[in-house]
Amino acid sequence: MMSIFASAAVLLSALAVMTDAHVSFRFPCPRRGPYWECPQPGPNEWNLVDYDVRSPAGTHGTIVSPICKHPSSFAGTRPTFQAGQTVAAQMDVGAYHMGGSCQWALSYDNGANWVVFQDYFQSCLSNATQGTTFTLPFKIPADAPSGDAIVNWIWNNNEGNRELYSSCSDVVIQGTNGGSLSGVKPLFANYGPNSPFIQEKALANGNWGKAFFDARPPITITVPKVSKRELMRRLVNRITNSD
Ligand SMILES: *[C@@H]1O[C@H](CO)[C@@H](O)[C@H](O)[C@H]1NC(C)=O
Ligand SMILES: [Cu+2]
Repeated sequence: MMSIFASAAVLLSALAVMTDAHVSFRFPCPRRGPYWECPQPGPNEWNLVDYDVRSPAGTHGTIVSPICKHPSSFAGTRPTFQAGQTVAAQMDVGAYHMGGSCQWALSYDNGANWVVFQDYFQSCLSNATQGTTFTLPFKIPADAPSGDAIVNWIWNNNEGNRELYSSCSDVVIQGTNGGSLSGVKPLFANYGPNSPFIQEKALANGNWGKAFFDARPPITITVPKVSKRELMRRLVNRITNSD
């Protein structure tokens, strides 16, 4: 039988895990995050606020939540980024696990298809400081089509539990009206028992997952051209803030 001290220790370590916040976007806003400057829940949506928005989407053992963690944002204005723009994204850093490998992907169909547009292998976030925001820029591809899109920041950590993070932000891209974007599909390693496994850096003997990243299959997505009338409607919606 467990002593009362042992059970208290188990309880305390469970609490430590629960409150061990990790990393998410803060700017641009992550879906359903608890940040005051971000889109706020509607009157019946307070139960949907994710106070654990920085926690991983899964570990190698278990898928905890879908990629992006949430199917949508609260209603509100999306930030607009230009194709080719470098965005000084701000990450909200709890435990940063000595950094790791990051991928940034775009989707124009609410997450059905993703195109990776930036990688930062091995030392992404490795200079972060716990309890601060950390600037981790991403550059929207110069040939990105216009439209409502999701930026997905995907991270495999160097140290600790074998985790996958996926922080998603709903944005508007102003680029080419109608076009395609090519790249590779993201690697979702350490995301459930059937996913590729990336070992902790200290134990990996230099094998940081390069072969998995190199094997990501190519993908081209196509975003249809939008009529002048529809562009006008969207502009009016944005101005009247009902989008
Ligand atoms: C981390 O900071 C050190 C010291 O400023 C610097 O030399 C190093 O290049 C930085 N590493 C990364 C990955 O930014
Ligand atoms: Cu963590």
